[in-house]
Amino acid sequence: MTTERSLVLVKPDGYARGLTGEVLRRIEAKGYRLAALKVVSPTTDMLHRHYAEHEGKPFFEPLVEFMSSGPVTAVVIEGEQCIAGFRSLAGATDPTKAAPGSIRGDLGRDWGAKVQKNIVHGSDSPESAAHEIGIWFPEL
Ligand code: IDP
Ligand code: MG
Repeated sequence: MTTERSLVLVKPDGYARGLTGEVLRRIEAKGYRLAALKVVSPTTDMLHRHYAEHEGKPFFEPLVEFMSSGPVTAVVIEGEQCIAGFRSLAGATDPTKAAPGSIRGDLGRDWGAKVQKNIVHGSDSPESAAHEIGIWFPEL
């Protein structure tokens, strides 16, 4: 059995606020390995592929615009059950509701925008992880 991998993004809000190191610290402290890491300015095409499941939703265009607003740190993390484990570290999508102790609960808040700026992305299934790693790390 191969070790599970997940695609983590430190979104433009987290990058701009200087929280990349704090996110990476929490991933490493949890025990997951950093298998690949880079700072990327994503294209609209990459973001449309990454967020294809949300096309047509009211927050889709604001989401693509937000994710294009600055650099993103893309990371492949590795470790048994790291997909569910990182989702737990990240906390709920809405940072107002995310539990204290989670990345979004500790570091995020509502800024009154059309899209929730919630610091991180994490893959939600092995299929999504494979798809997303292909978008952000085509060289892997
Ligand atoms: P996730 O990032 O927790 O997996 P998804 O449902 O996949 O959440 O949504 C992708 C991203 O779109 C979220 O992280 C958040 O930035 C934004 N988003 C999701 N739902 C809403 C919403 O109802 N209002 C505003 N923004 C949202
Ligand atoms: Mg998602």
